[in-house]
Amino acid sequence: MLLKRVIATGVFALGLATSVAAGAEELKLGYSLAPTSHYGVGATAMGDELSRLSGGKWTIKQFPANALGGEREMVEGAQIGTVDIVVTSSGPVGNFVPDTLITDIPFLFKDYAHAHAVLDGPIGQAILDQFPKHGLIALAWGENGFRNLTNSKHPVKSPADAKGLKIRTMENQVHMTAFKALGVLPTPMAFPELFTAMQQGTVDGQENPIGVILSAKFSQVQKYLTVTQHVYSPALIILSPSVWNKLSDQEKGWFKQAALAGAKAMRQKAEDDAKNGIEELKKQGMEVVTDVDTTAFQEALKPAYADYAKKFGQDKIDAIKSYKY
Ligand code: EAX
Repeated sequence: MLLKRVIATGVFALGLATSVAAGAEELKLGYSLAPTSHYGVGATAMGDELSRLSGGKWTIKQFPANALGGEREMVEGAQIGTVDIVVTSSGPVGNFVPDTLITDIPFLFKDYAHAHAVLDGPIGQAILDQFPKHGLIALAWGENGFRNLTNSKHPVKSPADAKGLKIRTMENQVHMTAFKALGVLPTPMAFPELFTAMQQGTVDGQENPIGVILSAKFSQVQKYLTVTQHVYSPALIILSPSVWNKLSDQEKGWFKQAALAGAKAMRQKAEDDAKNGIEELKKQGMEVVTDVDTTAFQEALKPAYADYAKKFGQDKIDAIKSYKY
């Protein structure tokens, strides 16, 4: 009995020694969309670059389509070390790292170039630097894209049309404050529950970038799309400290460089989808409103802006809005 155990332990130790000698480690990377989405494209680019830089020491195995849970659950997984890497929207991240919430303010960023300049500059870096004290490592800002409203009831051009609709929001207090101000009934819900909630009529609509609407096949359950572009939705590439803390400085550099390659590919795909995806959604039967009364939406959001100024400081918001790029 004892002998058997010694032998078994010996074999186990040998197995372990062999794999350590080979040096290869497969990391688990989770995200909420299909492999063909901007997250999948970004994850692949990151994995390729990480393998290349590390000479095959690290490879990335992807778990798409919420296979490791919703975004909040995956971030929790990264904190405790059950998930190695997460590509997530900023949606639930503010519940872990409150400094990210300022980026979720509606109509804060004018366009993609503005968002990239702020997030890749000192303001964005200062936010990434907050992650370690909350038990997470943020390797890079990725991209989800400008969000647009869909619903199953009627075309929406102005806030008056949106009033009374039951809209799923992300589990994000900044977004919820905005939707309350617009007079919709915000229903925070994890993304994996959303398709069924729309199919069953638990909510009338949702809002997401074009790439997400395409990837998650929302045209099957939503008739009306309004290109509101009401908020820029950043993504983050998050690493578990359980991985990070074992790395040498050189290896940490590889992970960051690989994440930046992933972020670049993710942004490219998100922007291509935003440009080309509307036609595809029309083909799939969606009725699309593009002449949106943006000023009316911004007017209706005034109470929310007052709230954000109190919460974040108007100076900090203005520093982002007036950032030179
Ligand atoms: O990250 O929850 C959301 O609406 C997100 O935008 C989606 O999961 C993609």
